[in-house]
Amino acid sequence: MRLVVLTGAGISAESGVPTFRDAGGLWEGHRVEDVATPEAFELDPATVQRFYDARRRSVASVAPNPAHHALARLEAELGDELLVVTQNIDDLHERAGSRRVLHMHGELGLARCTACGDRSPAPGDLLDEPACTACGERMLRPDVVWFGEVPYGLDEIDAALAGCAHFAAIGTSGAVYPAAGFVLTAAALGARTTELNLAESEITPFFDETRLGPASVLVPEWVD
Ligand code: BJW
Repeated sequence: MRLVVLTGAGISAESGVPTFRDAGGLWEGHRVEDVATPEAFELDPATVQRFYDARRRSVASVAPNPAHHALARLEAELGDELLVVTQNIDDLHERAGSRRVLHMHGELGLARCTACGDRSPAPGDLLDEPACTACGERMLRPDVVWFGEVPYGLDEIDAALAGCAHFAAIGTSGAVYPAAGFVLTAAALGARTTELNLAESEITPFFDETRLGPASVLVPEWVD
Protein backbone atom coordinates (compact mmCIF):
# COMPACT_ATOMS: atom_id res chain seq x y z
CA MET A 1 0.00 0.00 0.00
CA ARG A 2 1.51 3.31 -1.01
CA LEU A 3 -0.80 5.72 0.72
CA VAL A 4 -3.35 5.73 3.55
CA VAL A 5 -5.39 8.94 3.88
CA LEU A 6 -7.36 9.60 7.07
CA THR A 7 -10.08 12.21 6.67
CA GLY A 8 -12.07 14.08 9.31
CA ALA A 9 -14.85 16.62 9.47
CA GLY A 10 -12.59 19.37 8.08
CA ILE A 11 -12.65 17.86 4.58
CA SER A 12 -16.43 18.26 4.40
CA ALA A 13 -16.56 21.69 6.08
CA GLU A 14 -16.42 23.63 2.85
CA SER A 15 -19.28 21.53 1.49
CA GLY A 16 -21.36 22.99 4.30
CA VAL A 17 -21.23 20.08 6.75
CA PRO A 18 -20.48 21.50 10.21
CA THR A 19 -17.45 20.15 12.06
CA PHE A 20 -17.67 18.96 15.65
CA ARG A 21 -15.21 21.03 17.62
CA ASP A 22 -14.52 24.25 15.69
CA ALA A 23 -16.24 27.52 16.60
CA GLY A 24 -19.75 27.23 15.21
CA GLY A 25 -19.30 23.46 14.98
CA LEU A 26 -21.98 20.84 15.20
CA TRP A 27 -21.86 20.43 18.91
CA GLU A 28 -22.27 24.06 19.95
CA GLY A 29 -25.86 23.60 20.92
CA HIS A 30 -25.51 19.89 21.53
CA ARG A 31 -22.67 18.46 23.59
CA VAL A 32 -21.22 15.50 21.73
CA GLU A 33 -21.81 13.31 24.77
CA ASP A 34 -25.51 14.18 24.69
CA VAL A 35 -26.07 12.55 21.35
CA ALA A 36 -23.09 10.34 20.48
CA THR A 37 -23.04 7.71 23.20
CA PRO A 38 -24.93 4.44 23.60
CA GLU A 39 -26.14 5.75 26.99
CA ALA A 40 -27.70 8.83 25.36
CA PHE A 41 -29.55 6.61 22.89
CA GLU A 42 -30.77 4.33 25.65
CA LEU A 43 -32.04 7.28 27.70
CA ASP A 44 -33.67 9.24 24.90
CA PRO A 45 -33.66 7.43 21.54
CA ALA A 46 -36.07 9.89 19.92
CA THR A 47 -33.78 12.89 20.45
CA VAL A 48 -30.77 11.01 19.12
CA GLN A 49 -32.73 9.72 16.11
CA ARG A 50 -34.07 13.22 15.39
CA PHE A 51 -30.54 14.59 15.53
CA TYR A 52 -29.22 12.04 13.00
CA ASP A 53 -32.33 12.27 10.82
CA ALA A 54 -31.73 16.03 10.52
CA ARG A 55 -28.07 15.46 9.61
CA ARG A 56 -29.03 12.82 7.01
CA ARG A 57 -31.38 15.30 5.34
CA SER A 58 -28.83 18.10 5.50
CA VAL A 59 -26.00 16.00 3.99
CA ALA A 60 -28.30 15.01 1.12
CA SER A 61 -28.52 18.67 0.13
CA VAL A 62 -24.77 19.39 -0.08
CA ALA A 63 -22.14 18.36 -2.64
CA PRO A 64 -18.54 17.13 -2.58
CA ASN A 65 -15.92 19.90 -2.76
CA PRO A 66 -12.57 20.05 -4.61
CA ALA A 67 -10.83 18.15 -1.78
CA HIS A 68 -13.11 15.10 -2.17
CA HIS A 69 -12.72 15.29 -5.96
CA ALA A 70 -8.93 15.46 -5.69
CA LEU A 71 -8.84 12.25 -3.61
CA ALA A 72 -11.07 10.53 -6.17
CA ARG A 73 -8.60 11.55 -8.93
CA LEU A 74 -5.78 10.15 -6.81
CA GLU A 75 -7.60 6.83 -6.52
CA ALA A 76 -8.06 6.75 -10.30
CA GLU A 77 -4.27 7.01 -10.54
CA LEU A 78 -3.20 4.75 -7.65
CA GLY A 79 -6.02 2.16 -7.59
CA ASP A 80 -5.66 -0.22 -4.66
CA GLU A 81 -2.41 1.44 -3.62
CA LEU A 82 -4.63 4.05 -1.91
CA LEU A 83 -7.04 3.56 0.98
CA VAL A 84 -9.16 6.43 2.31
CA VAL A 85 -10.12 5.88 5.94
CA THR A 86 -12.77 8.39 6.89
CA GLN A 87 -14.14 9.29 10.29
CA ASN A 88 -17.00 11.04 8.51
CA ILE A 89 -20.43 9.50 8.28
CA ASP A 90 -21.39 11.50 5.17
CA ASP A 91 -21.06 9.99 1.67
CA LEU A 92 -19.20 12.86 0.02
CA HIS A 93 -16.11 10.76 -0.84
CA GLU A 94 -18.29 8.25 -2.67
CA ARG A 95 -20.27 10.98 -4.42
CA ALA A 96 -16.97 12.44 -5.66
CA GLY A 97 -16.09 9.04 -7.17
CA SER A 98 -13.90 7.37 -4.52
CA ARG A 99 -14.56 3.63 -4.12
CA ARG A 100 -11.90 2.49 -1.65
CA VAL A 101 -13.36 4.25 1.38
CA LEU A 102 -13.54 2.74 4.85
CA HIS A 103 -16.05 4.48 7.15
CA MET A 104 -14.56 3.73 10.55
CA HIS A 105 -17.28 5.68 12.43
CA GLY A 106 -20.14 4.27 10.33
CA GLU A 107 -22.46 5.84 7.78
CA LEU A 108 -25.49 8.10 7.98
CA GLY A 109 -27.00 6.17 5.07
CA LEU A 110 -27.24 2.94 7.06
CA ALA A 111 -29.43 1.82 9.94
CA ARG A 112 -28.64 -0.95 12.42
CA CYS A 113 -31.18 -3.10 14.20
CA THR A 114 -30.90 -2.82 17.99
CA ALA A 115 -32.09 -6.44 18.36
CA CYS A 116 -30.25 -8.51 15.74
CA GLY A 117 -27.57 -6.08 14.51
CA ASP A 118 -28.66 -6.32 10.86
CA ARG A 119 -27.36 -3.36 8.82
CA SER A 120 -29.54 -1.97 6.04
CA PRO A 121 -29.98 1.24 4.05
CA ALA A 122 -31.55 3.90 6.29
CA PRO A 123 -35.12 4.18 5.04
CA GLY A 124 -35.37 7.96 5.46
CA ASP A 125 -36.11 9.11 8.99
CA LEU A 126 -35.50 6.49 11.70
CA LEU A 127 -38.03 8.27 13.91
CA ASP A 128 -40.76 7.06 11.52
CA GLU A 129 -40.28 3.67 13.19
CA PRO A 130 -39.53 1.48 10.20
CA ALA A 131 -39.06 -2.18 11.14
CA CYS A 132 -35.94 -4.32 10.72
CA THR A 133 -36.33 -6.36 7.52
CA ALA A 134 -34.43 -9.27 9.08
CA CYS A 135 -36.24 -9.71 12.43
CA GLY A 136 -39.14 -7.22 12.59
CA GLU A 137 -37.74 -5.22 15.54
CA ARG A 138 -39.05 -1.65 15.43
CA MET A 139 -36.14 0.12 17.15
CA LEU A 140 -33.46 0.94 14.60
CA ARG A 141 -30.44 3.09 15.36
CA PRO A 142 -28.14 5.03 13.06
CA ASP A 143 -25.24 2.80 12.01
CA VAL A 144 -22.64 5.11 13.50
CA VAL A 145 -19.91 4.53 16.09
CA TRP A 146 -20.45 6.32 19.39
CA PHE A 147 -17.99 6.88 22.24
CA GLY A 148 -17.26 3.60 23.97
CA GLU A 149 -18.06 1.54 20.85
CA VAL A 150 -15.46 -0.16 18.70
CA PRO A 151 -14.87 1.52 15.32
CA TYR A 152 -15.34 -0.44 12.09
CA GLY A 153 -12.52 -1.95 10.05
CA LEU A 154 -9.70 -1.72 12.61
CA ASP A 155 -7.99 -4.90 11.37
CA GLU A 156 -8.02 -3.66 7.79
CA ILE A 157 -6.77 -0.25 8.90
CA ASP A 158 -3.96 -1.77 10.97
CA ALA A 159 -2.86 -3.88 8.00
CA ALA A 160 -2.93 -0.86 5.69
CA LEU A 161 -0.96 1.27 8.15
CA ALA A 162 1.59 -1.48 8.61
CA GLY A 163 2.30 -1.68 4.91
CA CYS A 164 2.02 1.95 3.80
CA ALA A 165 4.83 4.15 2.60
CA HIS A 166 2.95 7.39 3.30
CA PHE A 167 0.19 8.35 5.76
CA ALA A 168 -1.75 11.60 5.45
CA ALA A 169 -4.43 13.10 7.69
CA ILE A 170 -6.81 15.73 6.33
CA GLY A 171 -9.08 17.95 8.44
CA THR A 172 -9.12 16.09 11.73
CA SER A 173 -8.55 17.56 15.19
CA GLY A 174 -6.81 14.46 16.55
CA ALA A 175 -9.10 14.60 19.58
CA VAL A 176 -10.67 11.17 19.17
CA TYR A 177 -8.97 7.79 19.43
CA PRO A 178 -8.08 5.37 17.97
CA ALA A 179 -7.94 7.52 14.79
CA ALA A 180 -5.75 10.13 16.49
CA GLY A 181 -3.11 7.46 17.07
CA PHE A 182 -2.81 6.29 13.46
CA VAL A 183 -0.03 8.79 12.71
CA LEU A 184 2.11 7.31 15.47
CA THR A 185 1.44 3.75 14.31
CA ALA A 186 2.29 4.60 10.70
CA ALA A 187 5.42 6.55 11.67
CA ALA A 188 6.64 3.78 13.97
CA LEU A 189 6.34 1.36 11.06
CA GLY A 190 8.35 3.59 8.75
CA ALA A 191 5.80 5.66 6.84
CA ARG A 192 6.28 9.30 5.90
CA THR A 193 3.51 11.39 7.46
CA THR A 194 1.73 14.53 6.22
CA GLU A 195 -1.02 16.61 7.81
CA LEU A 196 -3.32 18.95 5.89
CA ASN A 197 -5.46 21.13 8.17
CA LEU A 198 -6.87 24.60 8.48
CA ALA A 199 -5.08 25.05 11.80
CA GLU A 200 -2.67 23.11 13.96
CA SER A 201 -4.26 20.10 15.63
CA GLU A 202 -3.64 18.13 18.81
CA ILE A 203 -1.44 15.73 16.81
CA THR A 204 0.50 18.21 14.65
CA PRO A 205 3.79 17.51 16.51
CA PHE A 206 3.70 13.88 15.36
CA PHE A 207 3.76 14.58 11.61
CA ASP A 208 6.86 14.95 9.45
CA GLU A 209 5.15 17.76 7.56
CA THR A 210 2.08 19.94 8.20
CA ARG A 211 0.49 22.19 5.59
CA LEU A 212 -2.03 24.74 6.84
CA GLY A 213 -4.97 26.03 4.82
CA PRO A 214 -8.45 25.09 3.61
CA ALA A 215 -8.79 21.52 2.36
CA SER A 216 -10.42 22.65 -0.89
CA VAL A 217 -7.14 24.38 -1.82
CA LEU A 218 -4.54 22.22 -0.05
CA VAL A 219 -5.73 18.79 -1.13
CA PRO A 220 -5.84 19.49 -4.90
CA GLU A 221 -2.40 21.16 -4.62
CA TRP A 222 -1.02 18.14 -2.75
CA VAL A 223 -2.56 15.60 -5.14
CA ASP A 224 -1.92 17.19 -8.55
C1 BJW B 1 -10.47 22.05 8.35
C2 BJW B 1 -11.37 22.88 7.69
C3 BJW B 1 -11.12 23.12 6.33
C4 BJW B 1 -12.01 22.71 9.74
N1 BJW B 1 -10.06 22.56 5.73
N2 BJW B 1 -9.43 21.50 7.75
C5 BJW B 1 -7.71 8.00 25.72
C6 BJW B 1 -6.95 7.32 24.79
C7 BJW B 1 -7.54 6.54 23.82
C8 BJW B 1 -8.92 6.44 23.74
C9 BJW B 1 -9.67 7.13 24.65
C10 BJW B 1 -9.08 7.88 25.64
N3 BJW B 1 -10.07 8.38 26.41
C11 BJW B 1 -11.25 7.99 25.90
C12 BJW B 1 -11.03 7.24 24.82
C13 BJW B 1 -12.02 6.64 23.94
C14 BJW B 1 -12.76 7.55 23.02
C15 BJW B 1 -12.04 8.88 22.79
O1 BJW B 1 -11.21 9.02 21.90
N4 BJW B 1 -12.40 9.88 23.55
C16 BJW B 1 -11.75 11.21 23.40
C17 BJW B 1 -12.74 12.29 23.77
C18 BJW B 1 -10.48 11.22 24.24
N5 BJW B 1 -12.87 6.83 21.76
C19 BJW B 1 -13.84 5.95 21.56
O2 BJW B 1 -14.69 5.71 22.41
C20 BJW B 1 -13.79 5.19 20.25
N6 BJW B 1 -13.86 3.81 20.49
C21 BJW B 1 -12.91 3.17 21.17
O3 BJW B 1 -11.91 3.73 21.62
O4 BJW B 1 -13.15 1.83 21.29
C22 BJW B 1 -12.25 1.05 22.06
C23 BJW B 1 -11.32 0.30 21.19
C24 BJW B 1 -10.52 0.93 20.26
C25 BJW B 1 -9.64 0.20 19.51
C26 BJW B 1 -9.59 -1.15 19.65
C27 BJW B 1 -10.42 -1.80 20.54
C28 BJW B 1 -11.28 -1.07 21.34
C29 BJW B 1 -15.03 5.55 19.40
C30 BJW B 1 -15.00 6.97 18.96
C31 BJW B 1 -16.30 7.31 18.22
C32 BJW B 1 -16.33 8.76 17.78
N7 BJW B 1 -17.64 9.07 17.32
C33 BJW B 1 -17.90 10.37 16.74
C34 BJW B 1 -19.39 10.43 16.35
C35 BJW B 1 -19.64 9.58 15.10
C36 BJW B 1 -21.02 9.73 14.60
C37 BJW B 1 -21.33 11.16 14.22
O5 BJW B 1 -20.73 11.73 13.28
O6 BJW B 1 -22.22 11.73 14.87
O7 BJW B 1 -17.07 10.57 15.59
S1 BJW B 1 -17.43 11.76 17.80
C38 BJW B 1 -16.87 12.79 16.49
O8 BJW B 1 -15.42 13.04 16.60
C39 BJW B 1 -17.04 11.96 15.20
C40 BJW B 1 -15.78 12.30 14.43
O9 BJW B 1 -15.53 11.31 13.44
C41 BJW B 1 -14.74 12.37 15.52
C42 BJW B 1 -13.51 13.12 15.13
O10 BJW B 1 -13.78 14.46 14.83
P1 BJW B 1 -13.00 15.19 13.65
O11 BJW B 1 -13.37 14.61 12.36
O12 BJW B 1 -11.55 15.25 13.96
O13 BJW B 1 -13.68 16.66 13.69
P2 BJW B 1 -13.36 17.91 14.62
O14 BJW B 1 -14.52 18.82 14.57
O15 BJW B 1 -12.88 17.50 15.95
O16 BJW B 1 -12.12 18.63 13.90
C43 BJW B 1 -12.25 19.26 12.64
C44 BJW B 1 -10.86 19.56 12.12
O17 BJW B 1 -10.99 20.05 10.80
C45 BJW B 1 -10.12 20.63 12.93
O18 BJW B 1 -8.78 20.18 13.13
C46 BJW B 1 -10.13 21.85 12.01
O19 BJW B 1 -8.95 22.65 12.12
C47 BJW B 1 -10.21 21.22 10.65
N8 BJW B 1 -10.87 22.04 9.61
N9 BJW B 1 -12.30 23.36 8.55
C48 BJW B 1 -9.22 21.82 6.46
N10 BJW B 1 -11.93 23.96 5.57
